Amino acid sequence: MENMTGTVPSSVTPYSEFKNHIGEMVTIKGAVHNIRDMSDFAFIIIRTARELIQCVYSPEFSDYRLDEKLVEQCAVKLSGKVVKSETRDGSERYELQIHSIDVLSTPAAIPPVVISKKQINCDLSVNLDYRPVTLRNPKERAIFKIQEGIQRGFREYLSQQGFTEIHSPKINFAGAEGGTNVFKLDYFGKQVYLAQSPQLYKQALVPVYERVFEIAPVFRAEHHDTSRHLNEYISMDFEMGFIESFTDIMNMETGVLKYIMELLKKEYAPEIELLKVEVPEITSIPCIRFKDAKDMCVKKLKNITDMKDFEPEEEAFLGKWAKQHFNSDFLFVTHYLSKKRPFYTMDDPEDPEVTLSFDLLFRGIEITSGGQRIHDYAQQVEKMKKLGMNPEEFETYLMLHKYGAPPHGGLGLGLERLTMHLLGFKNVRNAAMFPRDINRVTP
Ligand code: AMO
Repeated sequence: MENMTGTVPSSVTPYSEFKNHIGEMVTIKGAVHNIRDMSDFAFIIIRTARELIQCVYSPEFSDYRLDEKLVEQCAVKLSGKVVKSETRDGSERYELQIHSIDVLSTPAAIPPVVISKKQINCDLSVNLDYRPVTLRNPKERAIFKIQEGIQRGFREYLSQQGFTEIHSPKINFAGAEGGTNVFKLDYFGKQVYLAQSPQLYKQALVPVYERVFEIAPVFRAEHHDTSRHLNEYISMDFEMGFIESFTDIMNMETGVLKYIMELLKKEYAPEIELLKVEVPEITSIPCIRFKDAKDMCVKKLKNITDMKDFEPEEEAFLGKWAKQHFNSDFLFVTHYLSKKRPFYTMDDPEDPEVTLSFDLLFRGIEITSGGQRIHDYAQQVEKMKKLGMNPEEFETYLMLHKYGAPPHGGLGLGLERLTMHLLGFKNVRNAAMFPRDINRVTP
């Protein structure tokens, strides 16, 4: 065998290069997305990784003879002459006059759902049942290209800010977020839990790296089928040490979001255009205290009974309020009640009934929780006891506090939630590639 050099040979010309090859022969590889037979000629649309390339077949200039063996989803290598054409809106486009087609593979069956239409026209549940196929539809795949951009922006921005990327274990000794939504697992006869978040580990790494982030799946045993909860979702987390105030975390998140939105506009324009996404302009993000937000909701909305947290209806109202008064799609709500926040959250020294914590609402739905953490050992042990927890079960977590930790805090941002609201979906499953919910573990 020859030696490997690290260069993958390619005979293919990317679509972005077509403008430099007008009138010349080029080769592309892709899937047959659609064939439109016009009797004496045919349009064959080839789907490459990011584009649909229109190719024109005519016996006049083709060595290839089109027959019924060429069907949608055939993988092909196609050579043709680059021709400049115009789209209906007058913008430039390039197509290929087909010279030859080499069929690399042929599907065994016709897809159960038509994927070559502008969009998938079936119920969401059918769309999800056939995900490996329906994701081939350009609009479906654009969702997850944009989702890639969001993660990329998160990673790039935080790396530039001196954060270290980590991977915490997903099989854990304790549930980090409490509550009933923890998956229990038999681990060689011992009960363990699937990670609800990387909370305990990202905090442990603050005295090590000072600033850390993680993008990874987390697990929540949600017992109800709702439009905004998944049983497995991607959590984008960061944790930073030596903060002066919990507002440092909110400022960092504002920076991250600004960067993500700019990156999407710059490098994901085809998908933004295809899905007609309204990318939010962020200059700054307004903040309101939980109590003030609650008072406003009580005044403006009827039948508010839960004074400790928000109902979805209240979040939606606050989202509209932020848009109206600050022209902002985002709103930070701060100082949630101590009773409603997890054991690691720091209470406000000026008012221990409330915490130095926040949620971020995006277009009226929570996409982030975060805040300052307790870093003092005695304080953390005391809070655990107050909440009826056994500090001994958290001995390894408490090493953080016992052996010294700087003031720190961080946040968790749900990737599917952010994608869902950016793209205007009503259901979070639209923004999950292979969603897991109470009724679904396949495909
Ligand atoms: P929290 O539990 O609020 O906080 O989760 C943070 C964010 O994760 C998303 N999210 C979900 N997305 C889809 N399906 C679910 N079942 C689901 N549950 C939560 C939301 C939410 O805002 N450790 C803290 C974060 C921190 O303080 O650093 C935590 O996990 O977008």
